[in-house]
Amino acid sequence: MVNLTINGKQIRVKEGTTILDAAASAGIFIPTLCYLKDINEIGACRVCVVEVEGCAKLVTACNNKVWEGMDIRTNSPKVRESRRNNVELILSQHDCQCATCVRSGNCSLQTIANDLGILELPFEKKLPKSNWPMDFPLIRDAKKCIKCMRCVQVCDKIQGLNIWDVAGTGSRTTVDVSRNRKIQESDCALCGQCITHCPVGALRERDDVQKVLDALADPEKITVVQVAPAVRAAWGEAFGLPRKFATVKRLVSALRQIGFNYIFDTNFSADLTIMEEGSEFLEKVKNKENETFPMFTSCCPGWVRFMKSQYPGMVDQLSSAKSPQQMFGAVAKSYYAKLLDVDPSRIYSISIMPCVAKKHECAIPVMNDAGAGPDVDVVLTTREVDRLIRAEHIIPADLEEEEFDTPLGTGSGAGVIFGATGGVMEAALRSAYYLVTGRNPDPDSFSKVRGMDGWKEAEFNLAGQNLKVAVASGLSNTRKLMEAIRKGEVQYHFVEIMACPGGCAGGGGQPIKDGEEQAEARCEVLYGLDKVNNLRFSHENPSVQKCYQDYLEAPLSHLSHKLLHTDHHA
Ligand code: HC1
Ligand code: SF4
Repeated sequence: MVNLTINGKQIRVKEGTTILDAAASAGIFIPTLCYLKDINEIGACRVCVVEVEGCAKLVTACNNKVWEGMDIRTNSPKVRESRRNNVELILSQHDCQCATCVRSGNCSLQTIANDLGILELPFEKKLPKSNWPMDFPLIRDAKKCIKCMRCVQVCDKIQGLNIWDVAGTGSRTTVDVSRNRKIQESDCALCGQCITHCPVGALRERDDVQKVLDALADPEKITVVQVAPAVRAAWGEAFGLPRKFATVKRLVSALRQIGFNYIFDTNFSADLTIMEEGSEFLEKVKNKENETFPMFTSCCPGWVRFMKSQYPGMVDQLSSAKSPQQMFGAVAKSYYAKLLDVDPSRIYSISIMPCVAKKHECAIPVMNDAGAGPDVDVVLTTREVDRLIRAEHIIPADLEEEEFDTPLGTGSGAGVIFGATGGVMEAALRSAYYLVTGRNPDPDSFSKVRGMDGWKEAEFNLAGQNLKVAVASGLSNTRKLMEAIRKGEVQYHFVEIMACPGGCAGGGGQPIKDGEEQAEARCEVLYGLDKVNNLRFSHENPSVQKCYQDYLEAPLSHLSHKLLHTDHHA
């Protein structure tokens, strides 16, 4: 143990503790800006500087360890002046347009500048030019980048893709796409993790809210919106609502006030996905001599992009099932248009997703199988929908609970856990067991694949057939798993991959709470919703059953293939 003093307070902490953590353990707050625990501990912004007795220079608290007898001041005049100066320097290279910034009100730079009482800027501004392709789903504004390096580190360490790097020299130093590439030419998976880890508004999604407002205002259009599983566990965070209050039924109520015509649940099509993907998997197992294993899930477009760019030779091992988002869109513009007895071209299909890559997925040219334009016209992230709720001056705390519309608003507990890492696998195994044996298993029999570990494996016996499965989330974990498969070090029948750590719960389109990971708490919400759902098996979803009976006929039928499957080569 180490004994030290901070602001005159005696403290005892473990050897190796940083000054920042030691201070926090004594309830002393030291502000930070670039710091991200275990990811970015480089002291680049120098906002966390403190004074140490006997040291001529101030030291950064985030990456310096305590020593015996250390005497620290976190708020001396010297510290205050230096901290203020450092923030003023950062602001001198930052486009402070708070009134038009997506992060205003949730920006660590804005908070620290306000906290320090900086009311004027003593330095002249030198802002870099930005010529970013504004139609790309991910937007980087070089004028707002504070060079904190968080995006570089998250992309390198957590996602292993190295998309970002420092560019330029001297006062022109900035962060940009690495190796002088354009973002469109890079291998960016569009997971959006750089956005959720940016402390300011330098990274964001393309804002598509106006497209939705235009559709809502068009009397010819019938707006059909789907809400993804993981959105329900997070949408209320931006309003500071308790998780128990911020239910999906209150989100439904907000969407109805905004004016969407039909409000449906992606859980419905997650159940449909299980019917298609589960049947496809069982066919492969039956025909195992001629098949290559593992089969990979295909519902995460970040992962599909990663597979295409990093392992192009293995693309055919992806399940041919489209993602629930795209299945929903195709069903909305075919089956549901028929139910409404309207021309499919009048349906405007909107999806609310925790994800940035979904904006890319809906625009893949072949995703138009219903024959009425793109099956999904526009994707809003959870953050965009939160902004839309604010723009409409809806007070979320006053919302009453309301039901989804029918029939595409019915989803099972198996559908809702799609939003958590391991959930797709668990949902698929629940129904695969039924499809093979004709009996339902205990719905919790496959819960071994739950949890936040980046690479999980499990073995199950399905009617005498031994099945080895794996689940990974986060693309660095994914690469390790893929390499092990390639080298023959591991063998699996079925593998679920989600690009974002924790799955969609931790998606790149979710609300941001700077420096705090929310995925685990959101996954717990999703598992809780599964537990209390009357329906826990995708194959028991009555709306899915009726859709097959009245329209699609059966999983893997000709029409199911046309609307619900793809080869992932586009
Ligand atoms: Fe997901 Fe999915 S779970 S990909 O993570 O398969 O985005 O939530 O909607 O499509 O259902 C995301 C979440 C989502 C799809 C489903
Ligand atoms: Fe999108 Fe979910 Fe994949 Fe993240 S894990 S890229 S949120 S689909």
